[in-house]
Amino acid sequence: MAVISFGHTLPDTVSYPTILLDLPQIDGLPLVEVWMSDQPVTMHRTPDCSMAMTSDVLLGSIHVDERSCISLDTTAYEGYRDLLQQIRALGYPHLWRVWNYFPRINDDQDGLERYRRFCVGRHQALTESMIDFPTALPAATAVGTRSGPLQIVFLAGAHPATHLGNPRQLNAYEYPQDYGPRSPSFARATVTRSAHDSRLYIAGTASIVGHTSRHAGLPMEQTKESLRNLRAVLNHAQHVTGVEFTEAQRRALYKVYVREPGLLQDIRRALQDSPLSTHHLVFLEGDLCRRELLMEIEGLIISESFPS
Ligand code: 3EB
Repeated sequence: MAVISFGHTLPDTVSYPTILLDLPQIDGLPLVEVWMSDQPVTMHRTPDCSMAMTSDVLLGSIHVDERSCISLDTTAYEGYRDLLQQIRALGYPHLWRVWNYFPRINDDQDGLERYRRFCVGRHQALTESMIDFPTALPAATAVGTRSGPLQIVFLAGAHPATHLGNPRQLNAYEYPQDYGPRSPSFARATVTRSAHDSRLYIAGTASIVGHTSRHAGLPMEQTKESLRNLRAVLNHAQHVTGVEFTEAQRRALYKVYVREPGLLQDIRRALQDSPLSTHHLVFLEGDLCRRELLMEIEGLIISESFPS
């Protein structure tokens, strides 16, 4: 359905979406992310948007170039408005999972941090047209690239998914205004089900408890806190949906976003005794949405079990 690469160029003569993110892979063999389906896949393209669809799911990527004089809140608003309109028109109105990427995430733009501007525009587009805002908000990631346009990668479904919070964290959409004029519009996790499996998409998970960042300057401690958050979301998802996500034979993929390559050694050490070390794991260099955050983990856990 699509191929995502982290800094390596990809052929653009293929019919499926190819998504190039300037998030350099920090170590290991160079990997690409490949999305596949055993169902028939159809493609749809517009100048800004590239999508692959099966009967029940759409995987898409939209990019919006940043024009001078236009601040990121407007760019984000336009991107999301376009995205929501496309998925509705194509018959996949339910947002399941979103990945947001753009450069200079922590830079100031006309007196407001670019991440906060992004949150303002996203919030505006979603409140304008999402039925059941904020409970229908999907799990999301927002990470700073080294270069490129605003890129939004998204999964949307013909039927709804289940969106969840984390008992250890305040819902991001309820963050106080200390973190920006509009709260970040995302859920901590999303569960989707098909005839084949159940999937748990865990949003970018960092060292935040309640709404407060913990362990500034300490990569090992931040990693351990993020793992506690990951574990809590996983247990919560299992409890709410009745799907078994913790069993040993589960299939899991994790991405760890790291602010600087120099932090990798400590982060790896903190992950050593966690279940993550035995699963597919890729380390990517990217900036996180709060300056003090040094790392963030996202996950996809696939279970063959069904709700009990
Ligand atoms: C946090 O928990 C960390 O703005 O879409 C993580 C995942 C974070 C997604 C987003 C932000 C986003 O607030 C930051």
